[in-house]
Parts: sequence; structure tokens; C-alpha cells
Amino acid sequence: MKSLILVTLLALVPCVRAQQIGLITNTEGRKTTSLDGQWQVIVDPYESGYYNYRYQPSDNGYFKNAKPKSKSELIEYDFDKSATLKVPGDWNTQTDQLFFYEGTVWYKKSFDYQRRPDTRLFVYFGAANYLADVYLNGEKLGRHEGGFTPFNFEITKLVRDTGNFLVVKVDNKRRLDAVPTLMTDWWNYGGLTREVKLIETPTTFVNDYMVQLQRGSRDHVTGWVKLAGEKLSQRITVRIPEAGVNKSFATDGNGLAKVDFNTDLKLWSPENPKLYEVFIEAETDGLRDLIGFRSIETRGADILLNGRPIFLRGVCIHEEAPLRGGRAYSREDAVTLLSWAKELGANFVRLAHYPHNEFMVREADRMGIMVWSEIPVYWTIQWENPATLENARNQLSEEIARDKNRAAVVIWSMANETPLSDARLSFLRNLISHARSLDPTRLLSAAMERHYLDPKTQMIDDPLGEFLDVLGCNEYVGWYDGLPEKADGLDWKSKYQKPLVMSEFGGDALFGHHGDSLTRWTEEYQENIYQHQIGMLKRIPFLRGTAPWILTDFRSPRRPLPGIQDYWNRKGLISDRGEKKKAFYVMQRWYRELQERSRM
Ligand code: GCB
Repeated sequence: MKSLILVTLLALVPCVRAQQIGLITNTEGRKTTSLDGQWQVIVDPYESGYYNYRYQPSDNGYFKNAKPKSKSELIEYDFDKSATLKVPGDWNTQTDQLFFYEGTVWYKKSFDYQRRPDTRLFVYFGAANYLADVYLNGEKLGRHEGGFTPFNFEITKLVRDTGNFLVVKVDNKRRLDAVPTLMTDWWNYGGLTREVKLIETPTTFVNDYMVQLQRGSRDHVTGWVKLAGEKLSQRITVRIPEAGVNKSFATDGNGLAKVDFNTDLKLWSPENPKLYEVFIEAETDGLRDLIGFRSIETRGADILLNGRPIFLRGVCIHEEAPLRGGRAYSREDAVTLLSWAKELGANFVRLAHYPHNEFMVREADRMGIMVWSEIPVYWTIQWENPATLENARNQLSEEIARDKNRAAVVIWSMANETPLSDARLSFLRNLISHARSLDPTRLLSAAMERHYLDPKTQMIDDPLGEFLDVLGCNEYVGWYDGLPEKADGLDWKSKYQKPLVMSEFGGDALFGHHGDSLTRWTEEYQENIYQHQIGMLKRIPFLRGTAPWILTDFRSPRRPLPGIQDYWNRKGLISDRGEKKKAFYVMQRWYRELQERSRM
């Protein structure tokens, strides 16, 4: 009966899965046309471009991009006379007026496009935070929910050679039932925050593929290739010339071919981030990707990379642009952030608290940095709301769809600091089985709950631990929880025989603010926390990774303290201007020691 109610409820939930084709996952290997640059925008706090004065959706909204046809016609908006914003980019940091804005902004871009015969055309968005309604030439293409994952719509039939106008209503109002929900500790940057591009494909094309080592194996490649279009029965070939691989498979009537072969490969690792050119060729289409191959698994409390125990020397990162501020979106941003992580001695990054832009994972692949990737199931999601679950599942699907071929990604994380309840456990178990069905090869984790057994013992027995491969815990001993010395007498216990990654620890310091080691907000206090933390971390027998919070200061509306925070979370090891704080060097010293020891 319960499941019947759930099924009925799910049927009533507005569809968050916008595209019919599925995500086009390799945009780099395709003929693409960038729509980045200046877009005309209308700020619409009352959404009068969408609703009429009775608050009913209007069929004559701003998406029509209307122009008066006579001198008497009344039209109260004009994109072409409106201000512009740069895409990709958040709106908050482009103009002071929108710094704290949460609501709707309409974006318009005009373009010409000569589509070649026998092709299909899609418009692809790297991300739009949070809710996007997309229109081409006045017709609605669809809606997408979720601020950090890509989506696309087919426009083959609607596009014309000249004078197209693409209109997107982007709304970043927070909602109790959304993912994330109302309360977060990061800035709700709105807008078309990542690249927008047109993607041309053949009429039947390689829509998606997964080519990875089977879990636990170092020479057995498995996966699949999926075609979309009319000619679904084809022979497809997977070629890796450098490894002498040339294997053919047949697709079934749904356009799906299973891939399965043995081969001898140089494995990807932080020391040797080997990427192979992989060609996926169908009769009607062909693609190239750069793919690394490695195995990742656990054995007892160990994490094994390519069969060998490894310690994840990590750091957390928010998707904030180094130096410039605002949402990061470019390859250069990714290279700067990941180079700082490398300088710290990291071989691992936790990309908090949502999927970052694709450059981050592509660069991590290239630079040899392992990645923990997560969805914004953060703090107090509506666990009992089927629409919220469907939304979280969809964000997880889109995250895995985009990054499942990246060797760098070793962990999918389901959630961050979510309070214990039966409803929460069943929600997260649902996400776990969804993730395993989409990607059986990677490890699953979450930043879980833990508690004090007594004043000197922290206990990890969150029931979620049973279903995860790697335990994650955030702790702020020395900051929210006592003074730095408190770490000295603290021991950690776990109910599970599994590896632990300490997925957050740290404290705030304003760069250049000095005092003694017990004066809050000073670099010395933060340094003190790290010194005592490292002592404690070294004593945890099942610890297999650390990710201090956080690489750089980041904006947060919850952090108003004047002269110190000024709406920045100051837990960065590096300031928002790129200056390294004292704690950076404490962490760097420890990571260098660990690195030396791993070489011995
Ligand atoms: C946490 C959260 C993180 C916050 C951090 C803090 O536990 O996971 O999102 O920013 O603490 O600074 O309080």
C-alpha cells in the first residue's frame, strides 16, 4: 500500500528530468558553437515576464521577445535595450545591484546557425542556478531543476538559419523542498554560471558511453555505448590505439551495446596520470575522449588504488573563482585551484558541496588528483518529500552521467551532515542504490554524523555507515567544539571495519590578522588548531584520508562579522586574494611527511 502511495505521488510530481535524449556527455569531442559572451538580461523580481497580474502563467511572457509592430502597441520590456551580463558567470558579482539578489533574471541571446544536412542540433547548458525555463524563438524547450549539473534540449526543428533568439528564465530563489534547501553555508550565486553551447550531431549519434575498468580489476574493461536516433542497430567499435585495442560490439534494438574486453594498460595514478585517447565509433558517428584507467576499492580499513593501499591527502574546495571571486567556471580557474592543492601536497580534493564545473574534473584527470564529488544533499533536506528525492536522484544521475569516465573521480558522496532519522536513512539508501546502479565501479561515501561516547571518545556509528564504502566525518574540534588543545586527549572509535576520511576540520582566520594562539580569527589560532588536529588524526587507526576545510576563503551570507568575515567564511588555508595563511604550511609539512613515507 505504502509503495502504491509513493508511486502515485511520484506520478504527480512535476518532472525534473527535462531532456528526452539524455545528457550529451562528451561535448569536447563534438562540433560545438559557443554561446558565451554578453547576453541581454531583464531582472524580474515579481516574475511579471512569466505570470500575469492574476499570478497565472502567461502565454505572452518575456520569452516571446516581442517588439511593438506599430507605434501604438504597448510592450513593457525590450531585451535589446536592456543591460547585459556575461555568460558564463554568476549575476551577483557582475553588478552591485544583484549582489544579494535571489529571484528571477531573464537572459536572451540571438544567434544565426546554418545546420548542416542530416544533423541534429542541441543547446547545452553547463549549469544554471537554480531553476531554468528555456525557450527558443518563443517556444518552450523545457525546464531544468538543480544548479550544478548540465542539461540539454534538442532544437533541430526549431532552429532557423538567421535570427534565432534563445531566452532563459533563471530563478535562484531558495526553497524548503529543493536540493539544497533553504539553509547552506555558501553563496547562492545565480545565473547561467557555466558555458552554453550548441552541439551538432549526426541524426543517429553516440549519446553516451562508459568505458572503465571493472571494479576490482586492473585489466578488464567493461561498460557500454548508447546510441540515440533512428538507426539503433549498428556495429560500434572501441579503439585505444596506444594500447592496441580495437574491439567491435553490436548494439541491441534500443541502441545499447555492452563493452567488455581484456587489455594491458598503464594505470592512472597521481604519480602517473596516464590518459589514453579512446575512440568510440559507430557507423553513423565517431567520438574521441581522453580516458584514464585505474582501480579503486577498499579492503577492511584500507583504500586501494590499483591494488595498493593509499592515503588520501586532500583538501576541500568550493567552486569559487580564485582572486576574481564569484563562481569559478573556466579551465584557468580550475588549474589555479588545483595547483594550490598540489602545492599543499594534496593527491585528493573534495569538491564541496555540489558537482563542480567539468574543467575541474578534466584538469584533475590531467594533473593526477583524485576527486570526491558530491550532490547538494546538505543539512536538512525534506526527507519525506518524494519530489525532493526525485530531484536529488536526478542531480546524482546528471553528475554521474557527466563524470563517469574520469579516472580522477574515485568517490561519489551522497550527503553532508544530515541529521539522523529513519526517513533520512531511507532517502540516502535510495540514493546509494541509484548511484551503484549507474556506476558500479566507484566508492560511495557521505559526511556522516558522529557523537561523543564520553568527553574523550568520538564514536562513528551512524547507521548510514553500513551502506557506504568509505566513512566521511566532519569535525571542528578546536573551533566549534572546544579549544585547539581539546584534540590532544580525543580518541576515535568506529562501529565499522571501513576506511575513514576526515572530510572537514579547521577554523577561521583572517589573513594578516595576528595575535596569540588562543585569539580567535588570528592566523596563529588557526595554525594552533591544525597542529593539535594533526596530532589527533595521526592516532586514528582507521584513518585513510583527510580533507581540511577549506582551500580558500569563500563567500557565505551566514558570516557577517564586520572587519573579519564581511560575508566570507574565513576557514581558507589561503585567503580570497591568494595569500597563504600560517596553517597552510602546517598542513603542507604533514602532507610532505606522508608523501615521503609513501615513497619508502
Ligand atoms: C560544515 C559544513 C560546511 C561549512 C563548515 C563551516 O560542517 O559542512 O559547509 O562551511 O562546516 O565553516 O562551518
